[in-house]
Order: sequence, then C-alpha cells, then structure tokens
Amino acid sequence: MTISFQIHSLEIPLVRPFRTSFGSQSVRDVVLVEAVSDSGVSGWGECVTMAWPGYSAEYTSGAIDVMQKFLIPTLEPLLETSPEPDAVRSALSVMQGHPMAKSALSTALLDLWLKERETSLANYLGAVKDKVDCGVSVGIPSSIDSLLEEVGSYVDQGYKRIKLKIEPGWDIDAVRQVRNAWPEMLLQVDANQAYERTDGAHLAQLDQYDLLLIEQPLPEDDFLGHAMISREVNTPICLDESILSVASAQGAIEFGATTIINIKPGRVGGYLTAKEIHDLCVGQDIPVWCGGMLETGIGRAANLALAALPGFVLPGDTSASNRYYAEDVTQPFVLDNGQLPVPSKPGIGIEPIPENLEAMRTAVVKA
Ligand code: SMG
Ligand code: MG
Repeated sequence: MTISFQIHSLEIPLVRPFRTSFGSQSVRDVVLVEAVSDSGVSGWGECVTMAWPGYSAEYTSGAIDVMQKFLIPTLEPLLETSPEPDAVRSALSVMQGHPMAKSALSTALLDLWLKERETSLANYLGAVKDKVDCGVSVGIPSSIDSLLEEVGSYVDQGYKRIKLKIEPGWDIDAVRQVRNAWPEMLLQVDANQAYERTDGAHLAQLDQYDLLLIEQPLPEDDFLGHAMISREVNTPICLDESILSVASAQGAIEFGATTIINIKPGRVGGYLTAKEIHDLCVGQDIPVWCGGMLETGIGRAANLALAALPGFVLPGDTSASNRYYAEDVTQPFVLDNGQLPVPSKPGIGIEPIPENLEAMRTAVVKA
C-alpha cells in the first residue's frame, strides 16, 4: 500500500464558550486525518464531529472508531496509488451513515490527489470567486447585554451577516434587541432542532424582524413538520441537519420543507456530494450558503473553496480563525472587509504548522 493514514486528535480552547440549543462547549476536540503517500506528500481532511452526539448522531470517538475499524479497511484496495475522488466515494458508500468520518477521509485523499495534479480545490469544484463574504454565528449567551456586546464586536470586525442561535426562551426578544440595535444588518437564526411542530405561531413572531431565514427549527427527520412550519411562518425556512444527501435535498425542496439550504461537506459525506447539492439547488433556484462546524484552518480552507461556487449567494458561517481560536493549527484566516480569501494553492491550499500540531495534539494513531 502506498498511502497510509494518520489520525491526529487535538484539543483547542475556544476564545469563548459556544452554546447552542443542544449544549455548550469551551474546547474543540478536533480530528485531522492525514493521508500520507510513499513519496512523503500529505493530504489533509478535518472530521467535524462534536465530542458528543448533540448536533447529529456522529461523535468524535465514534468517528475515529469507524474510520479505523471499517472505513480505512474498505478503502485499502484503492490505496496502491492516489485514488480518483469518485472511486473513494463509491467505495465508502457500502458503509451506512458516518458522513463526517467519510468526509474527513475522502478530503484527505482529495487533497493529496489534487496536489499531485497541481490543482486547487477551488478550481476543481468550479469556484467563480477569489474572496467570499463571511457571516458569523453567535451562541446563546448569559444575558441580552452580553449578546449585544458580542454582536457589536462582530459588526465592528466587518462581518456581513449575523446568525443568532435560538431556543425556546431565547428567541423573540433576543432577535428584537439585535434588530433594534442594527436595523440594516443581514440577520438570521438557527434553532438546531429545538422546536416542535406546534411552534409555528410562536416562530411567526419573528416575521416582523426581517430575517433572512430560520434554520432547522425541528428534528432532522421531520420534513412534514418543516413544511407545516413553512406554511405558518413567512420567513424562509432553511434546512441544515436534515440535508444529508442529494436525495434528501431534492425531497425537502419538493416537499416544501425548505427554500434555502445550508451545505456542510461533513454532514453530506464530502465535497463531491456538497457540490452536487449545490448544482441541484442552482437548477431549482434554491439559494445555498456554506455552514460551519468550528473548523480549524484545515476545514475552513476547504469550505472557502466550496463557498466560492456560484450558487453560494448568501454569506456563510465561514468566519475568521479568531472567531473561535486564539491560535489555529494553520496560519490563521483573517477577515478583510468582511471577506476571506479562497485558497489558491494546490489541494485545500493549507497545511498544519508542525509546531502547532504537536502542541495541540493529544493523540495520533497510524491507521
Ligand atoms: O463554524 O461558525 C461555525 C459554526 C457555525 O453555528 C454554527 N454551526 O448548526 O450551523 C450549526 C452549527 C453547528 C455546530 S454547533 C456546535
Ligand atoms: Mg445550523
């Protein structure tokens, strides 16, 4: 076998705790997958699982387990030479679920494959921009005062769109206060599945605040519930957790469960499927935007390439590195006029800084 994998586990403190409707975190458990070729070239991918299955069913130690026990052995016959991206995806498709683990492995192999071809991920995917507009996601804080302080600091930094995390008890008033303070700001909310089918009338109170969208109010499997909420609320409903494949995107659109889609490569098994969902949405006039999973520079770099495709017409959760990390494992991405640059070097266009990787690493396994 000419390609082998190293799975690096890192712990990086967050600049401030990030609370959503499903829990709070103050440290990011990061998994970086490195695909190492015989010739000493490495490709990198980030596994965006959380430490616990709060956002979705996947979680970090489970992702490492499934990679080691099932996904890497499944790929083994392909690793004599750098495999074609499509061959990687179809080999992994014999195993159910685990899109984040699959995405990490396939992105590491894709990075390597693109480096051999001296092509950037952005070019490969069909990017049309060299900078992308950035939004920022604001966790649920302890008070309205700290919410306004945090939003104010992002507005001052130049972010082009603010997303507020909401949950029952932290929604209408928080949005009202932010909207009053910044009447013109592009503003949206994300519930991470915290509401129920009967909450349509309650969520309709948000209509008066001119939001871009309400993200994922109901559980991930509830297309009918989202269609019901869409009929009661004028603000567009945008699905995140529910969109796991091209088929689920198509179904959600046809069903009236969503009119805008958040695309996260980790959630859909990698960048090939992310691009296909993008293409589907362009064909159906469904705006898309790039989600975020508190990525380090590795995942962020690849997301910026995706966010440069033509259908990404809304600012993404592609914030600067310092939104989450005082120090990143790569060179940091720095906001410039509300935008980040799309990496142009071969592959994802960035690598860990060896000293940072070592300092942040809690474990590394060869697989
Ligand atoms: O990377 O800026 C980021 C995170 C953006 O809010 C964000 N992500 O549901 O969209 C989402 C959440 C998922 C992660 S929350 C722990
Ligand atoms: Mg979301």
